[in-house]
Amino acid sequence: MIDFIEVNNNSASAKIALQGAHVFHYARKGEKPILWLSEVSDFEVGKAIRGGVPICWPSFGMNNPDLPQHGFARTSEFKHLATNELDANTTEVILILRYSKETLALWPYKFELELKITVSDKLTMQLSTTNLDNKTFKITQALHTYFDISHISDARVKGLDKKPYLDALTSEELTQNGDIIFEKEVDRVYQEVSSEIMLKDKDRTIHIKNEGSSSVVVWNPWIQKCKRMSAMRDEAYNDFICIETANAFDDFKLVEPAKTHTLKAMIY
Ligand code: TA6
Repeated sequence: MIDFIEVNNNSASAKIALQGAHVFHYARKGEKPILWLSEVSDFEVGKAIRGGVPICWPSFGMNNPDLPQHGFARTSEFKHLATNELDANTTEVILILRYSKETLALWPYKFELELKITVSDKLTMQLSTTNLDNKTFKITQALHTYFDISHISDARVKGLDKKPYLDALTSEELTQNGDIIFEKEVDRVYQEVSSEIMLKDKDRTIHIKNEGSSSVVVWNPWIQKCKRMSAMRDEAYNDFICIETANAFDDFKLVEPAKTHTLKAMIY
């Protein structure tokens, strides 16, 4: 079992694991959770939790083939810097990961990575990368959010109409036409995204507003891939959609010495 922080205020509750600074539960008071969490995720040291918001950093997917898939942050132990009760409805939790002998062996740069999570009637996550080295480094990253849905056939993603995307399954460059509906495996990197995205479900609509990012990944494994995925029931593809706030592929970031880049997601 891994350590986690529990937040409970007048407007919402959340749970955040120190491993990976991983938000694995968020719900507004009296409402069902917004984040999906696999019932069969093991919460084991060294293994990413399946569900919630894994942090993919300093590399998204296999953008840097020298690193593990989605980087090392999601399995690294963060330090709990502070929990601040801003008011009865708003709690802020700050976690940091600093370079170490282990991270330098994997990725040869000195850095500080901070996740500031604000729990209120919105869930806000701000992931700040500071370069503590004397050379510029390149990152790709994502807040790989798993959203809970009533059923995949009832859910659609709005707000990406006419956006260009890379289909990660076929490597084709295509353009979105209308809403995204799910009738097969979807793994796409949308580009040039600057406005709000909506996840429309049977009885609620979740809004996602990103900053510091122009790429958004939309993913559902569908039937066959779901069976091959770790820590996921065979039928779990019916229950979630990932909409990921990213700096992926051409939307990579170069972070100069002493500079900070912040990727922000606001979910409500
Ligand atoms: O963001 C989509 C994706 O890269 C998929 O290709 C898929 O495999 C998923 O992330 C989950 O990756 P993981 O390493 O957590 O099994």
